[in-house]
Amino acid sequence: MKTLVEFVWEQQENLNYATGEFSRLLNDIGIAAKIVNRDINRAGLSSVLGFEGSVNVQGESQKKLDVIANNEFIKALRSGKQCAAIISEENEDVVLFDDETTRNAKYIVAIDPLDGSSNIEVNVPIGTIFAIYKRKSVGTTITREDILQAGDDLVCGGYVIYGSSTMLVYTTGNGVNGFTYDPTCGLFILSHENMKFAEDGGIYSINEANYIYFPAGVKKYIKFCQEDDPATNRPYTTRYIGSLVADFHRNLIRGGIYIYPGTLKNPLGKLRLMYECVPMAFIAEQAGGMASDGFQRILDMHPKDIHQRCPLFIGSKNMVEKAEKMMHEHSHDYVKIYAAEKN
Ligand code: AHM
Ligand code: MG
Repeated sequence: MKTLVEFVWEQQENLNYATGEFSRLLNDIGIAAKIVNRDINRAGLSSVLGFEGSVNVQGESQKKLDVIANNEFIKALRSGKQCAAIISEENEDVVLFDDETTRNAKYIVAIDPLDGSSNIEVNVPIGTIFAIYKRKSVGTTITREDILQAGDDLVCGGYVIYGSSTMLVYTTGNGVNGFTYDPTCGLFILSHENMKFAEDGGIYSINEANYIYFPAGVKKYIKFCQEDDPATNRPYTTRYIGSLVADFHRNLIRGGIYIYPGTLKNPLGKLRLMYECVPMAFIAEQAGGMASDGFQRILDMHPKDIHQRCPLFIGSKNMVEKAEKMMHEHSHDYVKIYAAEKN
């Protein structure tokens, strides 16, 4: 039986940068996740359901639990002292820690503290998504280059799923491992070693109610998924929870694709590049899958803004490749609008 803390230490030693700072940082995220897990589990009993009455930078109403989770992660990362700044879905500006020790910390964390929060009231799995970057400018004031790093510079991507059991899944570029939370002893325990996407999955996850607005390539791909072709196991099956973490996690275990495309109305889609698409893309690639905006690898993208949105096609390699091909062949209507918005 191996705990998350033991595993991270071991990995760090193998990677030859055994200063302990990264281990402590990941451990701090694990601690906050346990507290958030407790709050979510008791949500119906503790008057934390419902809206906070405030609106976040995306113009979305903040749920009380969005705010609670955000505060818990910020508190844990601040007191852990390994993180110099946080980019959070719930904060318009970068949260800078400016005491002596934390200012010199080596890491920056981008986080969606409570993903899928529209599902809180209905006991459907929700999650936390996090990305860890190493600072470029240790010892000085945080720079724009520290904050707006390309996906390929990520040192760790991970998520916590608060589901029928709670799990923390992460990668540092050396495969993907999952840890199940054992509430009886308060520990995350290694349960899913070296997680891999099936090359050909059988599940597609997309909010089809937006069909009318989808680029032609996405419409074609959906029709492809629905065709009768026993040789390729089609028609596939459709599953959509509406929590990226939960949809991704199921597809990682069963094989499938999750799509949140841009549309003619919203060319950049809904999801945020830095704390949703990039960390999930890193996990997907490390698990043998793929992540694309429909045309380009997510991890090749350079953010211009911390809250930038980005279309996402993610999951089993052959499925994402097929969807990308259809985007190239059929989405001439959308591609120009997308390119203009992206730049
Ligand atoms: P959130 O971070 O505000 O919760 O929004 C992201 C969520 C994803 O988890 C989920 O896949 C998607 O929004 C669902 O959106 P929709 O309801 O448009 O299908
Ligand atoms: Mg989210």
